[in-house]
Amino acid sequence: MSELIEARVPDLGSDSGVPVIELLVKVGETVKKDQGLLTLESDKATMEVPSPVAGEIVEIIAQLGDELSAGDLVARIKVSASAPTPAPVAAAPAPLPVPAKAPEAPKPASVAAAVPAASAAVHAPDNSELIPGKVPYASPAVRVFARELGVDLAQVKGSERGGRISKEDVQQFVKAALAGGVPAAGGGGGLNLIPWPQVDFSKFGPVSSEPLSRIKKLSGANLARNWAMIPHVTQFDEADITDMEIFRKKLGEEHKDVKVTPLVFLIKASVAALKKFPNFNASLDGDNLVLKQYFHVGIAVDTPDGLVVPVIRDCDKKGLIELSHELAAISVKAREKKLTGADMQGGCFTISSLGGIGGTAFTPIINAPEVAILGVSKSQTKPVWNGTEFAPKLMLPLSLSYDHRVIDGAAAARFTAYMAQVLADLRRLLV
Ligand code: CAO
Repeated sequence: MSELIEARVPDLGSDSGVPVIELLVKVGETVKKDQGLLTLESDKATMEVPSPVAGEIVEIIAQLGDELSAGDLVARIKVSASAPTPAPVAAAPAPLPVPAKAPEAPKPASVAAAVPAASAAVHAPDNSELIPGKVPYASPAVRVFARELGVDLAQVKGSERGGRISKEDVQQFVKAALAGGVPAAGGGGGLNLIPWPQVDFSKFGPVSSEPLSRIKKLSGANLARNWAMIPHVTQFDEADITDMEIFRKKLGEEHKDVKVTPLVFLIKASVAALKKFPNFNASLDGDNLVLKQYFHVGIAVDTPDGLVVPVIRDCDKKGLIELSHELAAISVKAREKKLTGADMQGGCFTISSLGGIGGTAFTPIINAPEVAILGVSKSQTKPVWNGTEFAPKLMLPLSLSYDHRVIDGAAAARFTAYMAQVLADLRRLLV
């Protein structure tokens, strides 16, 4: 008969209703004896509830945010065949858990109760100590912040009283990591980057030095983080825009007050694809995907000081001419350095168009927390086989980089194929 062991919260001293801030294991996972199952954090201490036995997690009862007290059931664990089965014990009083502020304090004893289960013998073991001091000392908000940045808190030195880690400590750690000092991401070994090469270039020839612009420094830090933390894949495709170009030129003749470029058609086609594939209009929030019901598109604009990404709002509600006016206005504002923070917030998806300059394809970096970005290169007339002959077609190259944690390759291929369909036949925008 398989043995199911219940892991319960040991005595928490004077504390009760202590929130769960982190689940450390999943159902089906094999755990060692004393391995942390979840993290509790009170005002005074951060502590892990350890597994009383080695075995397989069958059920996790406690959820993130639950407020637990001594004796509460945390999980059920099937004992490994090789592991000795702990003897059932009755509840016993125990000393306070050791707060993370005072890791050298004496270790606590345990509390547990034997509870029968329907199909398996269930024992509550007598060794379910909290593991204080194993958990870095930081508030839940700082933990969430560190998790978002992929920072392993165990590697961060806390500067606050008692070694508590502040948000600023995490920021300092990330800055050092970006400068090549320490690995940013924990867990799987980190980036383990070697330091940036220090070279005296003047040894090899004359040089001059100039500081990076403020925009370059800001966008550089964002680009480096996004490139390092997001598993990027880029999907390439081509759209036949022969008919679209005829229509665009016609529109240009009718609306002499504004330049109608292919970019506004790409904005509309992107919105159509975002509607059809909602996972692209989303952001990761821990283990959740936040799906957006609005369609704000960021446009990468090249300025003498560097790249900025103003956002055009509610692109689903605007026509090609209105979008052309807005595009012209934000480009001017960007180049005159008049964009505000608000102008650059709230984007769902970004388009980076190098089509006015050249190139056949490139691999754009995702603008986090978005999950995809479309790169556009210069259209070219190419011979395309139509089943009987080669016909000249104006082909527009599309390069879609996507976050592979959220989007699968097949979905990305469908997204660009659909965009190409829409651009080839704009009537699809009405469907
Ligand atoms: N293929 C062929 N021609 C294209 C094209 C394409 N994909 N996209 C634009 N063009 C043409 C336009 O029609 C226009 O032609 P005319 O001058 O004959 O009318 C010309 O190229 C210049 O267009 P534009 O660049 O002024 O306008 P746009 O709407 O295409 O782009 C803006 C506006 C602000 C996005 C662009 O000026 C810009 O800054 N692009 C750079 C973005 C960038 O740096 N991305 C890289 C990010 S990663 O480092």
